[in-house]
Amino acid sequence: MEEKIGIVTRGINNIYTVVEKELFMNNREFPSYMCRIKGKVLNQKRDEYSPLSVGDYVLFTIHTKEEGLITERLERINTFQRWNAKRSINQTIVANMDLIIIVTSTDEPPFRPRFIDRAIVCAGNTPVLIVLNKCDLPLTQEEDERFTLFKKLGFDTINMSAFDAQGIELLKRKIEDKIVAFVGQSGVGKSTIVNELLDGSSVQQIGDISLKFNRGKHTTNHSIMFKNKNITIVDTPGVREILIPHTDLNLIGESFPEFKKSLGKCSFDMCLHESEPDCDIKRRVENGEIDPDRYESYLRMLDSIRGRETLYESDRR
Ligand SMILES: Nc1nc2c(ncn2[C@@H]2O[C@H](COP(=O)(O)OP(=O)(O)OP(=O)(O)O)[C@@H](O)[C@H]2O)c(=O)[nH]1
Ligand SMILES: [Mg+2]
Ligand SMILES: [Zn+2]
Repeated sequence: MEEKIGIVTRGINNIYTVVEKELFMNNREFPSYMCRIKGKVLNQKRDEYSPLSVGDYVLFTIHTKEEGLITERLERINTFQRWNAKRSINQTIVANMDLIIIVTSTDEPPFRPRFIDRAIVCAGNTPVLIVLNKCDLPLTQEEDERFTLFKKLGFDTINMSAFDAQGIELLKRKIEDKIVAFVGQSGVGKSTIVNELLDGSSVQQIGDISLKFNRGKHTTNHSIMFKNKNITIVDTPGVREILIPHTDLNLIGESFPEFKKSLGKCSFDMCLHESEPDCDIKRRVENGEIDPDRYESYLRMLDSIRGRETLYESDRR
């Protein structure tokens, strides 16, 4: 049977919605297939919460007008991963994105810069855009400075309101012809923005789910990919907390652009910039070059990884 390349647009209870990549990418009519994973092939990826995520490229075979079978997961270009504390395992929220859009709000829920710091780490090497939504609500000067810092550090940022067409237009221009995912705390306005970007009703439905179920005040409960012409968006469920994935402690600093200048300047080769003597990062925090709150955020990430025991590690014993 002929294997085709597909994209996973949704996954619930081990049933994945898959569309043909060729049709999807070329803006043609794309039927969706409900697919299971063939045999145990993919189940061997045990170091992760689930073998497939939205955005994954797969090989699959088509069996009926609505059903298919996934035979292989193709290599991932990048992932947005978080630590699933309940299951003690890394969970890939989306894979192969051109851009991760980290959404925060000025208020309701309150502005939380350290959430952004962690989400940047979760995005790994995926490019990120940081959106401050609900700018119709006030922000304190201190909060405003902490947000502006991201821009100074070289991140792309937007201040906007989902209810203001100007911000939506700006955002639209940044995501055209890309596959992007919206991530962020619950209630910051991800689905509201996604609805605006997709122009509501003209959206081609994927699977049996229409945008209606993922919109407005209804809390999103699973990731799903939507497409309308040259806008392709994954809306993800909001989380109360985001924990960085389990990873080598030395890799975390790589998500802090302000650390780059110190490369090779600490006296320890594998310096984690905590209490090691003659540390260039600590020196730069003390002389005000590195923001103390970003540094504190970094230290907390190191601590959060320590003391974790992953399921797959304890399995091996
Ligand atoms: N004041 C204000 N409220 C907004 C704005 N954008 C969205 N909201 C409101 O914020 C609430 C939550 O919006 P959602 O879009 O459901 O938030 P979400 O991020 O998708 O939430 P989850 O699906 O739980 O992750 C809704 O009542 C929206 O109307 C904004 O720019 N300003
Ligand atoms: Mg939502
Ligand atoms: Zn150091």
